[in-house]
Amino acid sequence: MTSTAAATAVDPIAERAAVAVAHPNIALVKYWGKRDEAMFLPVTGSLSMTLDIYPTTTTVRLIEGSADTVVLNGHTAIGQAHTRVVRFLDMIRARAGRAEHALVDSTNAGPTGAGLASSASGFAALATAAAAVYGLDADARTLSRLARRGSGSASRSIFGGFAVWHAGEGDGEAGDLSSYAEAIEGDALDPALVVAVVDHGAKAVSSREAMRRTCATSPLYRPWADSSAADLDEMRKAIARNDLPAVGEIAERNALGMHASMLAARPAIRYLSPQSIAVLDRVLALRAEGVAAYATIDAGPNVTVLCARADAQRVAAALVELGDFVAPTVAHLGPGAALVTGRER
Ligand code: 2P0
Repeated sequence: MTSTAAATAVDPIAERAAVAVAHPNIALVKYWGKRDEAMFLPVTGSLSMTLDIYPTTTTVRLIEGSADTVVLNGHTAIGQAHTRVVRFLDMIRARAGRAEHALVDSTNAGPTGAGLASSASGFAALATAAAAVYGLDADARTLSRLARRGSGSASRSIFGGFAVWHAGEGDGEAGDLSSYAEAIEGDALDPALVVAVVDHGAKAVSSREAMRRTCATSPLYRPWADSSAADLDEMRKAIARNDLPAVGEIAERNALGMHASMLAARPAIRYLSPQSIAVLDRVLALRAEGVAAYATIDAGPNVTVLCARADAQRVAAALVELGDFVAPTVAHLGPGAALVTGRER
């Protein structure tokens, strides 16, 4: 648009923008599998820790153009990455009864698409900024449900600290209303997560495709999902009683079980690399040395090690000794998604 005052007065929305920041989360009880693909309704509930590293900053600016423009990490997005954002904006616009297109500019401080939850921080930030700029009056629960429709795990990044994403009940609209994340108490646990990045590259099979294939073909999927429901109950109790070894044990078995279910998919999905296994071995050795350290792995080769805050540097140093293929970063509990600017620029 032109920058004249007259033009602004005629079309004030053209100057509106909102900026939001959100952080990734790492699930200690994983989300793996949808019961309703269209609504992003999970088969099981999950529980995560929002981190204080690798934020995503997203600006949504209303524009006069006839299409949305999406810029990710400084590059104009095309294809699937563009379509995912446009579909998300379409959902927000439909709810808000608005039609204006937007320029979305999003930057990840951490690696993108490498199994370090960039889609979680990305859609949590996008939901927060887009809801604001399109005038949706959304509380945190509603934002969580909206973020879920961009990427399931994003529902949890709306909240800081520990969050539980409820599977909810039913499909379609009923499921949509009942499937949201909420914060749970757990700050006293104050754990560290040592993020062992062994590969910055984007993964070969997207987590979306991998979870679809696992659900559809893996004979180990149902047993994992059943055990995960029990893990969630136990995990909540372990966090409530501030029991780090129990939290770690449950997280590690839940993640390894998820990877086992993927390995049994047809064809198999194997995200674990020799470097991932080397980190897993080192974590076992640390435990033998008396350090309460436990591994979790998302849809990628990078391993995240849960431990007490006081042990984080020792754990990180042990991983560095493995060789220069691993670059550990220490994270702690981080904040929920937040608006940086309001609706009006
Ligand atoms: C999680 N992951 O709970 C699990 C564990 C990866 C492994 O959520 O299809 O990007 O967009 O809902 O959220 C990654 O999957 O998948 C994920 P969609 P998402 O964090």
